[in-house]
Amino acid sequence: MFKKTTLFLIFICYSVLGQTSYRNLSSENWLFNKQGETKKHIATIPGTVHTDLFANQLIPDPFFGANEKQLQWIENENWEYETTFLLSEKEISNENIELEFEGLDTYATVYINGKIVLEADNMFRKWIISANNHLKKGKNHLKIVFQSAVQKGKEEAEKLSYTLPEKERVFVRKAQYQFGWDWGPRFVTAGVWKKVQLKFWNSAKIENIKYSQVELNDQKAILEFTTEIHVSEVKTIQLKINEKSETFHLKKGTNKVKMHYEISNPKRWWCNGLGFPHQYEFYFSLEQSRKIIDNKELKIGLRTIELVQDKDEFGTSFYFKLNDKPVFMKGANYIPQDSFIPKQTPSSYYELVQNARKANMNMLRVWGGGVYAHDEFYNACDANGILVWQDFMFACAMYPGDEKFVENIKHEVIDNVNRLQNHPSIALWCGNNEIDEGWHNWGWQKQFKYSQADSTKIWNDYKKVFHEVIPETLDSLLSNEKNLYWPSSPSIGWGKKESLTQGDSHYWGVWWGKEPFEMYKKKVGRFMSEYGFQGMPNWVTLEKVIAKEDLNFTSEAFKNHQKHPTGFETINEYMARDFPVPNSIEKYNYVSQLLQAYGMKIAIKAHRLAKPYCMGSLYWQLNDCWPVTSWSTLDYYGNWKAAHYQVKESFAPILLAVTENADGLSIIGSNDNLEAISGTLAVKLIDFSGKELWTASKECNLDVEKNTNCLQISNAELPKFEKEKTALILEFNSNQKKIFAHHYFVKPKELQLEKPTIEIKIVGETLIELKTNTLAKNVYLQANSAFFEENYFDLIPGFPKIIKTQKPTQEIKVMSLFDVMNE
Ligand code: BMA
Repeated sequence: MFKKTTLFLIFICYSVLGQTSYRNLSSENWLFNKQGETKKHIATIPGTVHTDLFANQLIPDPFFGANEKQLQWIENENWEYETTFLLSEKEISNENIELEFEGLDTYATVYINGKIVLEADNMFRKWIISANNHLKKGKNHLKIVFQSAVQKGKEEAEKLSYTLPEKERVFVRKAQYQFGWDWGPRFVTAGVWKKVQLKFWNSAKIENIKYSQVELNDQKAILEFTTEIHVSEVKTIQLKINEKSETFHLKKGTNKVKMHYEISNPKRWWCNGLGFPHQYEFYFSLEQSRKIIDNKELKIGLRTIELVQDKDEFGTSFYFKLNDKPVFMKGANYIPQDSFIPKQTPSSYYELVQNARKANMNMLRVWGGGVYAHDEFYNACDANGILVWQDFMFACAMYPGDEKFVENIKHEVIDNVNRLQNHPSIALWCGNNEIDEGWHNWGWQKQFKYSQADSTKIWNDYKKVFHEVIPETLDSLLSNEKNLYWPSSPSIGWGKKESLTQGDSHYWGVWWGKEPFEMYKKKVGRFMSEYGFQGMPNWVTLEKVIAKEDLNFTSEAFKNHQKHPTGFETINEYMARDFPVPNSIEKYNYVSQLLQAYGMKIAIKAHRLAKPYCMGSLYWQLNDCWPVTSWSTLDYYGNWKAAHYQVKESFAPILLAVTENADGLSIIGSNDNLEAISGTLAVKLIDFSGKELWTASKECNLDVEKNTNCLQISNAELPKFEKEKTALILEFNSNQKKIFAHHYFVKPKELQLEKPTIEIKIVGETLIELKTNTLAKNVYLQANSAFFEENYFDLIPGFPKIIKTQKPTQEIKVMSLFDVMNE
């Protein structure tokens, strides 16, 4: 007994005394007020002024109806946040006390006990203040005054002799989408948007851990960890990494110590579809005289990543190699999940990334008009095998280039690269979104009447930031792969033919250029990093934010939830080309989703059929920051739009596709696995009642590096058939896989559909079976917003479908395209 107690006491001393510890100040009682007003209200930290005002019932719901318009005054005010907290004798006696802000949005003057200790000016930076001299035992007062970022931006803009596009927004290092986007409302927030805490440390602390892969093969991995250790005086310490320990003699200040770590038979981190995203966990502890002073945990994935740009007969390739294997990237562009980011939770990041994985994606692009995402987003990407194309946060405008601004950017790069670079998911760092393209193609020079001297200055400022400061800072920080920097996405605008032969492409001829969906087949570049089409969010989503009487295209509330200037006009024009245009708004909502899905299907098919010329397809956009009609495939609440089901199918590891040409049909297989797959391809021509009109079959080996033309069917081989009443069914059977696909010969609006009788049977607690007597096109199932693993699918006679539901489901409403055609 005695022995046990002594051991326990020793353990306590060993592990607690003098060890770095934290105190989360987010959970203290915080108050806020508008500057100049004495009335204070309860605040939530992390948070934003808009969400605090709403929580105190001082403003209506910002997302509801057209409320956005009457809430614009908030951005012009200054806001004060404050709290008092008690510090104990023990806390105050620590050698070092630091006040850490993970994020302040944006112009923040921080006072401790009435004294200014920080003037922050960048939402993306982390701010650390040595606070010993400002804090005292007992009661302490912390106050943060946020100056209006809009006013601040305007003041800065005034100082220039020329006007930069997007005016005040480009002068403030703050999430750019908050100033309004073609899918997002204007809510320029202020507040403590990330965690705030006190850090207590004594004698030494671990700062930044980085690693590099000195050697990586199937037998072993040798890792070199570089750990920054900060000590307050000369000292000898032990650094332990898992079971390995080494002694270091350190000088006062920051020391970089290196330790090697070997792993035998290492497992690689693979992206979704190619293997398991294996991660290794490391526990670092800093010890002195057998006492733990500080510790940190780190998860890493062993993988190599490379961006290959080789000259070829067409131009220059643009593809990623993961662990030496070329990978076709399939995914989407990610925008912030909320106009008010602190509303999101760790699980909402996971859910979103899981929805990307479920849709067979392997890459997301964190778009430059948002924020460097939350740690949990990258953790979720690491765990789900989703690679990240990481933009720096600059978009669609020109930025200032004065010394102070550039220095601020440099610190922003340091903070974020240090925070993110150990994530195995990070594949590429990209300078900005559409700035190079904008400068060369969007007519700013004329619009803002730049003189030659202005133009030269603006472009030189651009080059300084995106061709020098960012890449040089990045390179000085990256410890693994170098050269993973791409200055601007895209490198060439979609109006130029070179955009299809080199670099990455944003192709907006469809949508912005009103070109037909078929154009997707022609406009295939080396890596499609943006293209897309709008679809409405689920009807229930609209019902949440628009009053019943306003659910029509003419109400202000409805119009406010479409941010593209000609959004509904464009949807309408495309719908009339390919689909029946319904009168009822609910049915219109359904068809608008089918239309978006239809467009994405054509685009992705074209991109995959062009492999290996094209090696990436990231559509615009994965998600929304509020409930809105937009290019997203997941709505604000995470509901899958029809397009999300479609991209899941289109991004499947094996794509079976039919192409039509003058001589007949080709059946092509695109195999994105690591190994070739052989099997039997069976092809059937059927009428809509399921009657077989013609069949063929062939053995086929689906290669990996390039697509396989499995079967060529000449027109002469096929019987005469009515295109409006016929479908082609494809089935590929191998030992490992069974894959189905089907093809129509005309546009959806031209199909001659009969009224289907759809039978639904509950065949398990969460399983339903569906059958039909005639083709039921785009069957849409609804049941109290229950999630169906498949939805908006075509139900073909003779091919019953078993579908999993998330929860037991009883009353299922069914609708199909026939119901729209025969309104
Ligand atoms: C892309 C994006 C965004 C925009 C989208 C749709 O180019 O970079 O700027 O929301 O187009 O218009």
